[in-house]
Amino acid sequence: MARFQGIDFYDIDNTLLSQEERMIRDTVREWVEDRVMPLIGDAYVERRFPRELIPELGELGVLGANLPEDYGCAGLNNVAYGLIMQELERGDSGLRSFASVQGALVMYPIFAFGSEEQKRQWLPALASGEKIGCFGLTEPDYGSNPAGMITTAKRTDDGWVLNGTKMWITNGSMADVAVVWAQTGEIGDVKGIRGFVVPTDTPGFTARDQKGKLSLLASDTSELHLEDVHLPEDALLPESTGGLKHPLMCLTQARYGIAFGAVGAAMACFDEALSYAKERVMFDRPIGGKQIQQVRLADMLTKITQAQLLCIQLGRLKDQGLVTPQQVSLAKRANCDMACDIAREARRLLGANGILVEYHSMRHMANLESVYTYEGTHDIHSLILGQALTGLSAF
Ligand code: TGC
Ligand code: FAD
Repeated sequence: MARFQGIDFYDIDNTLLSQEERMIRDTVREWVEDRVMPLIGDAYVERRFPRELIPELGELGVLGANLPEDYGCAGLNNVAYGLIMQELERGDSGLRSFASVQGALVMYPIFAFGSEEQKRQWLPALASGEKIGCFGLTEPDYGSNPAGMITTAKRTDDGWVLNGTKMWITNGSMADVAVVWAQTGEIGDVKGIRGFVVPTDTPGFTARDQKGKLSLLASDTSELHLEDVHLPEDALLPESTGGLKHPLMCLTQARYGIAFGAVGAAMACFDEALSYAKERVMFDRPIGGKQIQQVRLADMLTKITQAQLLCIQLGRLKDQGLVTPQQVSLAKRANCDMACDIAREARRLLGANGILVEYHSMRHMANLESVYTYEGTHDIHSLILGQALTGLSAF
C-alpha cells in the first residue's frame, strides 16, 4: 500500500506552517507509518493498547510536547503539538488518547497546579514514558456533570483519605499514577474540588478493565476504585484551588488536541477512500470515475479542508495566549462530528471491504464514536456555545 501523503488542498504546508512545524509533523507521520500501521489492526482485534510503543513515544518527545524543556518535555508550540495529535490519531484514536491523557490530563495539571517537587518527581518520567498516568474525573453517575462528583478526600492528621469510584478512565489499568479529582468541602476560601496525585500502588487503589467495549478497542479503559486510600499531605496538587475550574482547564488542553486528532482520523479515511476509488473497478470503470463517488470525495475534501484551517487558527490563537475554552469547544465539536461523517462515508465507499480490519475506515468510524462522546459530548459543546452566544445556561 502506498505511503500516506496527507491531503493539503489549500497549501497549508507552504503558507501557514513553519519549516519546524512541518518537520515535526513529518517525523511523527513517518513513525506512525513505520511503527503503528503494521500492528494496529491486530492490536485492535486483540483489544490491547500497544504498550510496546510507549518508550518510542517518549523518545519522539510527543508526551506533553507543549510543556517546558526544564521538565524533560519538548517545549514545542501548540500548532506543532496539535499536528502531533493529528498524526497519532491518523494511526488510531486510542494512540492519540494515550498521548492526550498523559500530556494534557496528567502532565498539564501537575505542571499547572503542582508543587516544584511534584513537577520534578513526575514530569520527566511521564515525558519519557517511563511512567504512565491516568486522569480520574468522571464517575458512574456524574459524566457530563462532574460538579456533582461524590468521591471524597477527607483530611487526616498527616494527609488525606480518598474514597470513591471513577469510571471510563483511559490508561487506568496500566497507570503508575492517577490524577484524581475529589470533593474536599470548602476549606477557607478554597473551593471544594481538588486534585490529588495518587500512586496506583497505594493500598486501597484498584483498577478494573471496562469490559464489552465496541469502540476504542486498542485503548485501556478502566474503572478506578478508591477505598480508604491514605495519602500524605504532599499528594494534594497545592495550586488546585479553583474548584471545578481547574479540572475544566485540563479538559480544555485535551479538547484542543482532540480537535486536531479528529482531523488525522478523517485524513486517514479520506486517503483510503480516494485510493480505493481509483483502483476498484465496477461496471468496467474505476468507481472513482462515477459521479456519485466524486460527490462523496468532494464533500469529504471540503469538510477536511475546513477542519484543517480551523485547527491552524485555533493553534495560532493558543500560541498567542488568546484562545478561549469556547473556541476550543467549537473546534472539538465540529471536527469530531466531521470525522464521524467522513469515516462513515469512507467505509461505505469501500463496499464490503470496508468492514474488514485490513482497511482502516471502520476502525476509525467505531473509535470516533468515543471521541465524539468523551471530553464533553457533542451536546455539551452545543450547550457551551449556546451559553456563550445567549448568556443563558441550558445545561
Ligand atoms: P461552570 O460554572 O460553567 O464553570 C466553573 C468554572 O470553570 C470555568 N470553566 C472553564 N475553565 C477552563 N476551561 C473550561 N473548559 C471551562 N469551562 C468552565 C468557568 O468559567 C467557571 O469559572 P469561575 O471562575 O466562574 O469559577 O461549571 P459547570 O459545573 O456548570 O459545568 C459546565 C460544563 C457542563 C460545561 C462542564 O461540567 C463540562 O465541560 N462537562 C463535560 C464533562 C467532560 O468533558 N468530561 C471529560 C472527562 S475526561 C475525558 O473524557 C477524557 S477522554 C480522554 C481521551 O482518551 O482522550
Ligand atoms: P451522560 O452525561 O450520562 O450523557 C448521556 C447523554 O445525555 C449524552 O447524549 C449527553 O450528550 C446527554 N446530556 C447530558 N447532559 C445533557 C444536558 N444538560 N442537556 C442535554 N443533553 C444532555 N473520563 C475521565 O474522567 N477520564 C478519562 O480518561 C476518560 N476516558 C474515557 C474514554 C472513553 C473510551 C470514554 C467513552 C469515556 C471516557 N471518559 C473519561 C468519560 C467521558 O468523559 C464521559 O463518558 C462523557 O463526559 C459523557 O458522560 P456520560 O458517559 O456519563 O454521559
